[in-house]
Amino acid sequence: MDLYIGNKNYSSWSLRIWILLKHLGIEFTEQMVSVAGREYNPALKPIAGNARVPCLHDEGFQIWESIAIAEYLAERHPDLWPEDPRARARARSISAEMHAGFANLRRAMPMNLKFRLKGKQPDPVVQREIDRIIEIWTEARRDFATPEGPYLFGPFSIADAMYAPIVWRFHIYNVELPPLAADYRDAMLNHSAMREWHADALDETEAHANFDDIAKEYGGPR
Ligand SMILES: N[C@@H](CCC(=O)N[C@@H](CS)C(=O)NCC(=O)O)C(=O)O
Repeated sequence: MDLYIGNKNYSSWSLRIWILLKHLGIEFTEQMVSVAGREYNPALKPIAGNARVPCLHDEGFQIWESIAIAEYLAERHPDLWPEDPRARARARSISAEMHAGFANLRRAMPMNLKFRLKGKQPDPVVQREIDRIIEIWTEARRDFATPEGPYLFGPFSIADAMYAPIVWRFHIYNVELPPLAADYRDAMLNHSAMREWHADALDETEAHANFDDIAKEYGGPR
């Protein structure tokens, strides 16, 4: 399989699928393209129907949109979703909520793994989305945690992959979290695939002002 991804420093959607493949230990070839937060990039059209990354090629067949790629992988690896039907339903609800939502937070706090910023009080709309994510993580850990792992539903699942870039955003922009959510963030930051992606991102040299200029707004480096 070939996975087309964007720059590791910036491409939050790419991270989701890359860590799922790493978690599964699947052999894949990584194909990196340059992304700059464009709404539409015609240069990507030959590699992805939606002209975006990530896009998985399985023997040349394209699967795009991160949640659809995750589902494609889950067909062969059902344990990417929790086993219990209610836990599985909840994992799907919150994954869909992530895929479709949190646009204000994603715009206000773009993923940029080279930053560790002082942070600031978010705007009310962004704060509302942060609060909702804290609620999602807290309820999942409270109601569905199992001894098999420190992740939202115990073992690592698609839901964790979907929220992985939010973990980075909270870390980068110094967002304060209550204890259960903070424990989950720390468990994710320690995941070997998250660390590997981060190390690769730090080695990248490509920079985009539209993502980098935001540092000033958040009080600069901490
Ligand atoms: N809904 C899509 C979003 C994918 C997306 O927005 N990808 C960005 C990179 S993170 C992209 O390809 N942008 C094109 C560009 O900036 O050139 C998904 O879930 O895969």
